[in-house]
Parts: sequence; structure tokens; C-alpha cells
Amino acid sequence: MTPVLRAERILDRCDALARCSEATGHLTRVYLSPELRSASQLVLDWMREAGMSVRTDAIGNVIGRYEGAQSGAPALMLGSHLDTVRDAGKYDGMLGVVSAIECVAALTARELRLPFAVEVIGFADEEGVRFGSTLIGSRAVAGTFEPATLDASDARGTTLREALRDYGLDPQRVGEAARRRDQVLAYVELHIEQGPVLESLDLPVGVVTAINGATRYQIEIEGIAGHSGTVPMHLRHDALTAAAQCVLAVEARACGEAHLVATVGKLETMPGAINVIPGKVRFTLDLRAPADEQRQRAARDLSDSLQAICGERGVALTMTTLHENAIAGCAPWLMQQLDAAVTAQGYPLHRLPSGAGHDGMAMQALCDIGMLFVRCKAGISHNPAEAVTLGDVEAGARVLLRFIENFNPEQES
Ligand code: HGY
Ligand code: MN
Ligand code: MN
Repeated sequence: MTPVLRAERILDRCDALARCSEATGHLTRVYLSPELRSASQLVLDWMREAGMSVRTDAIGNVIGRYEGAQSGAPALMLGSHLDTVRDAGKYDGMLGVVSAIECVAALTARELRLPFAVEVIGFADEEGVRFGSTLIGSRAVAGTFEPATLDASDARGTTLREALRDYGLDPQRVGEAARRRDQVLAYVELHIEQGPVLESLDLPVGVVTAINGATRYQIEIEGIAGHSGTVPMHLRHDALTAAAQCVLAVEARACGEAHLVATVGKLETMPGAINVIPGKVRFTLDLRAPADEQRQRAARDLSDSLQAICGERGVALTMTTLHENAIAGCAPWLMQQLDAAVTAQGYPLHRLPSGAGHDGMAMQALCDIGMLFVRCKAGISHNPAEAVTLGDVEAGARVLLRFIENFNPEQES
């Protein structure tokens, strides 16, 4: 069996990573920040201790490699991301990286060399909090990084190009993070479910079938700022009341259709004073669905209805697509091998789609992808209340290790 897997150590390490935050008392760790550097350093140390050779790639991802029976063999890639949302939980991303390291430590402890290499990757940007563009780390590895992203800037006006330099990386060499197809056998990620399904079924783990597609927009409404005491209500061009109506229209559209979800998660009002009619509002829209056609139809409808709302109110609307990801299907042969690992560990089998986005969305351009979900408390995520149990963490790590040990790239279909 697998006595060398230490679930307590996985949880301790998630706690240690949670201390790498821009503020004490809550967890926020964005791409190319000093906190990401500290977290990456911890991960590199743990990878080394687990018997891997380590490096940081050209976009800031950390990578550990455990050679197979023959050195230089193509790799099974495991991992997840090390960046977080604002005021995040401790497990979204980190659990996948730390569990994969624990599995490699178990291989090392048993001096078990496999017919392939195992690599663990901690992606430096998945959430896209800092530059608005998500999956920067995995896109670079998959070779789909858009050079135009280098000109994206953060809230302080620092461009990605500058931030890479400040971090000690060379923006001109980002292309070197890309891997060749013949170097990678598959990408498999363990992640908390971030939803309530496994808990409702009383299951510790589940095998993912596909990652839902997503489109994200930056929306700006331009009205006319004015004096809150002097401009009569019927003569106003209030950008915020228009935005409020748009937000409700977004909600209504998503409520009207099963499986479609739409979220306005960020809204800024300018100039933002108690006695000024808002002249400008910027907000984000995150639209997701399990079918690309459904998401695209909702996007078209929303663009039309938001334009109509703004037209009636005499304010101008611009909608910019920040990113668009089609649904990413998990490979049947990887699902089968994950199923086999779940069953071999004595857990009931359940397959489910992922409503949340993951690095696999980018990695599928490079190789086949698979995912294993671990139950989390009440399905809560992107929230400091994110929680997992020691038993479920152990179950996830055991299944992942079993999967690695029995991984058969020959079964690729
Ligand atoms: O937003 C997402 O789905 C993910 O957590 N990055
Ligand atoms: Mn997340
Ligand atoms: Mn995540």
C-alpha cells in the first residue's frame, strides 16, 4: 500500500503557503509578486527534498522533475497553480501542487523508478487577478502565450513585461517556457471540487469529465458626471444606474437557462464621491456554460441587451473580451485510468464536470488532460472559508499515487 504518504504534511504545507500573502490575516498572492516568490521558494525546496531536480521556467512557473528508469524520458505532468484570488482559501491550486509533491516523495522513498518521468508544476498565474489575462503560466508551457499579453498592465500601471523583468525574468525569452509535445505524455491535476456535488454524494473524490467553457469581459459605461444636488433626475446620464440595470439583466439571463452562470464580480465607480453623479463605471462579466454554443448565444444576447439598456439611458457601453476558453474535455483514456485508481483505493466512482476553470484548459493545446476532484466543505471556494478534511486529502493523494504508479501512456486512444 502507500504508508509513506503523509496527509498531515500536505495540510501543513498548504498552511505554510497560505502565510505567503500580501497581508497578514488573509490570503492574496498574485502573479510575480514577492509573495509568489516566497511560495515558489518553499515549493522548490519541497520538490528538491522529494527527490526532484528543480527549476523556474521563463514565465515564473516552478517545475520539479523525477526521472524515470531512463533519464530524459517523456513526462507525466502533474500540478496546479500557486497564485490565488483576493482573500482566497488555502487549497484552490495549492492542494494539487503539494499533493503531487507528496506522491513523488513516496516514489522516492520506495526508490521506485517508472517507465516515464514525473514532473510537478506550480503554475505562477492561473487566476488572472493581476493582469486580467488568466492562465498565463500554463499558456506559456502549452506554447499558446500571446506576446500581446506582455503589454497588459496591472492596477498600478505596471506592464507584464516590466513585472517579468522585476521578477528577474526576461520578457523576450517567455517562448522558452513552451514544452514540446514529445516531452509530455499527459497533464493530470488534483484540485478541490469548489462545488457541493461530492459532499452531497458523500464521496471523497471524483473524476472530472470536462472543464466548462468561459468568457470574461471588461465592460465600461461612460455617462456624464455631475453635481448630485443640482442635476434633476430626468436630465442625468448616470453610469452607475445604467450599470445596475445591466448587472440585473446579466443575472436574469443566466437564471433563465439551466447550467448557464454569469457573474459580475468587480465594479468600480468613477469619480466615486458622495456628491457626484457617477460619470463612468467599469465592471467585469464572467460567463460560463458546459456547452460552447450555449455560452456564445448568451454572450450575443447580453451584448444586445446591455447595449439597449445603455442606449435608452443615454450612456455609452464598451465591452472588451478579456479571455475566452472553449470547453476542455478530459481524455477518455485518462478518465479510465483515474477511475481505475479510485476503484483500486476502494472508493465509489463518480464522474462530474468542472464549473471552475483550471490550467488544463491551456494545457490541452499541448497534451491530453485529466483531473481528479477532492471534496471540499459545503462546496465553498474563492473564500477564506475553503476547507478540506485530512481524510479526503489522504484519499486524493492515495488515488493520485495509485494513478501514477499504474499510468500507462500506451493506452492513449
Ligand atoms: O475562475 C476560475 O474558475 C478558477 O478558479 N480560476
Ligand atoms: Mn480559483
Ligand atoms: Mn484553481
